[in-house]
Amino acid sequence: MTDTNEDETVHYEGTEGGWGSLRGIAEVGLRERPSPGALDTLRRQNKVKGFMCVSCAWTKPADTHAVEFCENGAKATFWELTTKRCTPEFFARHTITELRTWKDYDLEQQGRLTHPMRYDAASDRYVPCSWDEAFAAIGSELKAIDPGSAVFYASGRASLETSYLYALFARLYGHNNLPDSSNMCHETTSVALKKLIGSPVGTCVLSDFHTCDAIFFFGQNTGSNSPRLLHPLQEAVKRGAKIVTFNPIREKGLEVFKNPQSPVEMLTPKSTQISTLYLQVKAGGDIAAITGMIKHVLAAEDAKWRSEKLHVLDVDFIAQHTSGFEEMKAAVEAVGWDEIERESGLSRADIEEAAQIYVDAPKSIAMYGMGLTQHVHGFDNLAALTNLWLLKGNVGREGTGISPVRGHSNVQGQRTVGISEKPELVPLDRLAQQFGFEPPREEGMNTVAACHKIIAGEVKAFIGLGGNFIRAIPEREKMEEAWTRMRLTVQVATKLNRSHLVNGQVAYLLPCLGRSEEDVQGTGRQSVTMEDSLSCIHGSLGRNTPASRHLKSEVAIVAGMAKATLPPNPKVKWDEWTADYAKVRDCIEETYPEQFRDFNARVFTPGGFYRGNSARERVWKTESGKAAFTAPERLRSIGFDDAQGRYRLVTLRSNDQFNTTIYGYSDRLRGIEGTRDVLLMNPEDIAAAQLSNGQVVSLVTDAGDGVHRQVDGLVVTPFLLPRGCIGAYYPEMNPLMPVWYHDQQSKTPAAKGIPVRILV
Ligand SMILES: Nc1nc2c(c(=O)[nH]1)N[C@H]1C(S)=C(S)[C@@H](COP(=O)(O)OP(=O)(O)OC[C@H]3O[C@@H](n4cnc5c(=O)[nH]c(N)nc54)[C@H](O)[C@@H]3O)O[C@H]1N2
Ligand SMILES: Nc1nc2c(c(=O)[nH]1)N[C@H]1C(S)=C(S)[C@@H](COP(=O)(O)OP(=O)(O)OC[C@H]3O[C@@H](n4cnc5c(=O)[nH]c(N)nc54)[C@H](O)[C@@H]3O)O[C@H]1N2
Ligand SMILES: [Mo]
Repeated sequence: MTDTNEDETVHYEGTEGGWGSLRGIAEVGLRERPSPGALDTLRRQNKVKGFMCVSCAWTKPADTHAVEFCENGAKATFWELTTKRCTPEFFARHTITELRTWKDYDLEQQGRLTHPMRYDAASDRYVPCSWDEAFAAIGSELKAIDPGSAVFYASGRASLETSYLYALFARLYGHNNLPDSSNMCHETTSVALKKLIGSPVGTCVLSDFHTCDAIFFFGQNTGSNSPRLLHPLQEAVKRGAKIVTFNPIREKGLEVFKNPQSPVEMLTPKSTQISTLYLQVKAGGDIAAITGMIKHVLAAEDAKWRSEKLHVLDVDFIAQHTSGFEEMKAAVEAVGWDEIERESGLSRADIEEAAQIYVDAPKSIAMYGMGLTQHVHGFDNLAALTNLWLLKGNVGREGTGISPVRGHSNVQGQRTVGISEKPELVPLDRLAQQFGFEPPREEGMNTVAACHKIIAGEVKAFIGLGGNFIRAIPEREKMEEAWTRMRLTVQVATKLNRSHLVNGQVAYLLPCLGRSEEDVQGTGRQSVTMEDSLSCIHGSLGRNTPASRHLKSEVAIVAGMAKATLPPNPKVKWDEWTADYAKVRDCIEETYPEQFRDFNARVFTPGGFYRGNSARERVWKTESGKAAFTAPERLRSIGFDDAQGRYRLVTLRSNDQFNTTIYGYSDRLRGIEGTRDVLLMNPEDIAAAQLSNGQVVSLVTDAGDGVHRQVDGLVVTPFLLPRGCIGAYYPEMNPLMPVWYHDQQSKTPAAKGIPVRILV
């Protein structure tokens, strides 16, 4: 990090947690005017027989705190339990063309959708329709097209029950086109960890956090995005564990934390310093930084062996459990420190300090988020990290592991129960036998492929099970244009968003129950399940009165569409399944007997039930049957060279948003208030580019493909980022992302290192 005058840059005085976080909750509470049951719901949040938070995917412990929610979980609950309603009268007053000029924030502020609606092109409005009419029309449209030209998208919130039925619907209908929000998120993890250690998910369980000696964070903003994880972190720090963070931005939550659950900390200036060492790596510089750490660990091994005839490396583990060690070692040793320093933006001394903490810690956990996955060479980021973790046998041993921090509350679970475009990841033969049909075997579309084919006019129908696809994806301008050429678009949602306003010729907006709401079906009140970041499955029981009596559950909506589309099949019982979700769980257990044994009996296990992970048992389901070291092929995870005036744009989330849902304009933890139209920039870069604080500029993509992509109206704001890296908010920046700019292996859009120039 270069010297900068800290006083010029915006920064936040307080700590993460503490009074600020309570104030944040209260503000959303005032704005949303949540229903009277909302506070009671918060009390039950993330507890056994309670409801599982719709915000992040961090695990829900068995021994819960009095209040087991965070600022953002509370905001998400209030957001769902708002008393505001977006009714047919609202749609009668506004044309779709007019609503397209509204800000995303104002759309969602209209509150919960109340009625199924059909798009009426003649009046350019949504008009109410009956559920039967909607299902019949969707069914007849889907029957009229080639199943291969339909896309069934899922955002990671819908329950295991809904997700399983949704994927089954797609396959019975005839395609594997099941992109998931995970395709923009941790798909890099699913591809890399599967290949390297034979398991597509993290290897840690909660007890590992109680016994580890060090935790290393790479590109994950805990304070904003998974605040409940701060509690085990704070406990780890208090018992002496070291925390090391690699992040271009000094994110508050990983610096200091004040526990809102601790009266002592709330009433005194006390807070816990979280990170022992905080290194502001360049965006895209992690492979270099980790390679430097590996060099240091290898050097420490040599020194220790020479002087004491003892090992730093876990040589037995390497011999017995891994492949490719020598090639990796030779490749790393060939890299010079000057190159490592240049590419990482960190000094050798800093990298060695981090590496020495790793050497000294008997047990280390690696945690990471979008800062590693959303890069053109995101796979290589994870390969480097895995190399480092295998060196000391830090996988498959109590107190150690690799732990990706997942996003949506059931995104990992959706993959577990079959929402995948990759047929080889789904037990198709078992499905074939269970339901008496021949499932499609060809690879389906992921998110990027869906975007390409929508642009090319090859997609005829799009169903969105939640989410806000058009806002979350890259290449917004072209995508919005192409969208209207589709024949059918259907969105299942709780609140109005932009994706509901860019319609196909036939379009339906289908309002569903939220997870906190009571779901009563033929056999009574239903519960649903989801899987957290640590592979634990939890039951969730909604009790609040639904926002409108016209809502249907997501299970009922999926079943309704499927029944109207598919020919009858005695083994496929949409009505029975809708009446009793336990029967869906029986089907899930039949398809995945190892992971979901006794599913119905275990739904409300305190702390969830663990689905198991082979890599944790040191059983490596990889090509070689071993955990794989990889020789690094490159040091930068961005996909372009440096050039005069070209910056690395990192797209950021504030703590006042959940993805495309903007709760408000206060990025409290970064000290940015009242606007999201900012361009965060190192003060020296501001000076070097002859810009001034507060100047309004535009960004243009500098990807060399001849396509003009531009976002205007950004206020230059000094901020402590490494030089050459600039920050601005997601989703506002998505028009700048080329659709082809993604991780090479997993196709995850590279939202953390977009090449841009500043236009004055
Ligand atoms: N409140 C709230 N909670 C959320 C969400 C939300 O929007 N709001 N979204 C949910 C979802 S779907 C997800 S996926 C998760 C996302 O949670 P995170 O994984 O934390 O994702 P981001 O906030 O996008 O970015 C993470 C961090 O990466 C850093 N970073 C950027 N580039 C690099 C790099 O090259 N190297 C390193 N080391 N760091 C880098 C950024 O500075 C940022 O602090 O959160 C979930 N939880
Ligand atoms: N530039 C850039 N782009 C990114 C990212 C980034 O960091 N930078 N992050 C990527 C990531 S990690 C992700 S996960 C995606 C997110 O992409 P999505 O998952 O598609 O988007 P969300 O904003 O989470 O979806 C919000 C909408 O979900 C609906 N919704 C909320 N609750 C429910 C429910 O219970 N049921 C149903 N049916 N609908 C509901 C509401 O209508 C709400 O408007 O964006 C990706 N895009
Ligand atoms: Mo995500």
